[in-house]
Amino acid sequence: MLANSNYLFNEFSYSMLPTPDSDWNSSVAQIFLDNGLLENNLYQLQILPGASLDPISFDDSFINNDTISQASNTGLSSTDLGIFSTSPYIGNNRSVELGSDVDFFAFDLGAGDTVTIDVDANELGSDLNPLLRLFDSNGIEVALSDNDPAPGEQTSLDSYIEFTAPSTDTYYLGVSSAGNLSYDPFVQGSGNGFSWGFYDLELTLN
Ligand SMILES: [Ca+2]
Ligand SMILES: [Ca+2]
Ligand SMILES: [Ca+2]
Ligand SMILES: [Ca+2]
Repeated sequence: MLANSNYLFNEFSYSMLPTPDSDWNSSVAQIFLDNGLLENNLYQLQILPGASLDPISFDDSFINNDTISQASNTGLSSTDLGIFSTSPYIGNNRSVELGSDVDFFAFDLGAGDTVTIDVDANELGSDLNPLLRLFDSNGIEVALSDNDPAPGEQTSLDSYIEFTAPSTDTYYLGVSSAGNLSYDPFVQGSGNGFSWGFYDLELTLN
């Protein structure tokens, strides 16, 4: 196993000796060298009988994106239509509590442009119960979704927004965990939620 890599376990199927001061949740174990594991030390991970061990991929590049000013740019705009999709993680910013992680994504809309934002986590088996907040460039919340299905989907804990811009602006999507719905979009770690895990994000601008 590799440090800072991510492996998917089935629940309660592992133990680790010596026990590091790291964060383990019930389905995804992620090893952080900066959180109790020592470099070049030998650790033993015991996979219990019947357990599955599958590496999963999620995009770990979206970490320091917890405010509007740090937002990851999707590249989408009125002149650059299309789909932006990625698979990040809520709970991988080591500067804040796991449930306080917020991932911000920026895109430009012209007046009348419609964007759809679909986040899937719960239905994919992630422990994350996602929440979406959409802000304008002044940090005013213009849309919110906790549990909303995309057209054709079953209702789950996952989130979906369809938004038509009233004015031309840069808009900022904040992905967080449910409960974390009153954070200040300009201040990292200013709220707290109750879950963490991977998610799939798909932003579509036609
Ligand atoms: Ca994150
Ligand atoms: Ca983040
Ligand atoms: Ca969905
Ligand atoms: Ca939700």
